[in-house]
Amino acid sequence: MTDLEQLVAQAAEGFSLATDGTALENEKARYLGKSGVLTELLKGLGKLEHAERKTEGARINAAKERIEALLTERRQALADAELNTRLQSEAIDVTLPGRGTPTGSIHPVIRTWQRVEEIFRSIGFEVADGPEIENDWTNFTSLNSPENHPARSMQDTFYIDGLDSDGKQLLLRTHTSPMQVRYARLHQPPLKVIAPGRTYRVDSDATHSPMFHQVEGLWIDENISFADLKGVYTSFLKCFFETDALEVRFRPSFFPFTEPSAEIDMAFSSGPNKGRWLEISGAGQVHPTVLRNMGLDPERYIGFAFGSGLERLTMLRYGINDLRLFYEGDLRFLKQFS
Ligand code: 2NM
Repeated sequence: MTDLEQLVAQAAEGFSLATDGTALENEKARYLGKSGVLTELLKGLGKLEHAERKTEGARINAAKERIEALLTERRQALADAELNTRLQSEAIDVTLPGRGTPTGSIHPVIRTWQRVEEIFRSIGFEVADGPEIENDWTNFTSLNSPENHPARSMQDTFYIDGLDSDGKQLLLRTHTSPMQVRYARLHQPPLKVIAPGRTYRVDSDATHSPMFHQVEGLWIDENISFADLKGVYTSFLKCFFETDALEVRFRPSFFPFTEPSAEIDMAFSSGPNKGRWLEISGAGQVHPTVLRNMGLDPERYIGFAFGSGLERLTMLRYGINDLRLFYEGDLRFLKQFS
């Protein structure tokens, strides 16, 4: 029966024409399935005589084995082809330049903010946080700012649509001192606190920005003096500028919220700025009216406060000469601090 040879040839052709797994399995069913050609042939053996059945059976089984081998071979070939296609489509050219992961960096003023917090925390100061939209009493009245003070005018302060509970217009805080008042009204002395944050004034030129950063410090206790303020502020400056080679002096000044008031100057005693006095901060003894507005008895408690600009501290630390660089978002400038 040469038709078995033909059958094998036919299966080989059918398998090779199947170009995917499904087509191949359908093709297989035609020969080896439940009612496939070979299965039917094997079923037919029963009708034959014993001797013929043996030789016929052997022939059919040999053909079946060859077809099974062809099937396995074709399955493998299809799987290999599929894998090759995938490998090619997913190939990565490792010689291409990488895209890289751009990393941001902390803004120099914020670095200063973080350093200032770290230094003052290390000597026992708390850090207070509060609203940037303030009411009239907390921003001005409580701090002893007179009603006719220029800071209260539309020309100097950003007022906001909306009234506070006293019926006065809300505003963007002009300094961080209102946070000191809020903090003092919620805590019992002794108080050691700094209030860093954004502040707002209608002012814009080479040395003024409508938004800038301040840090104010407040120390209230029963028996402290200007010497304590000077000691704390001097050791802060030495930590901040990482040198003991600096001098500090106080000059008389005026602020509504302190009496007496002082400007703090510093001078490096070595390096390129050696001997040049630089204004670095305002300071003073907290005014009795302010202490009362903090809920404290000025006969019992004495307070010392200072206020410094974080931009100014940053410019002196890194030798930056133009305030506007901080707000332009120029990466060539900002990348130098990463
Ligand atoms: C300054 C200068 C002097 C100051 C005063 C207070 C408070 F709330 F205690 F009264 N906080 N900060 C102060 C004193 C701020 O900035 C130039």
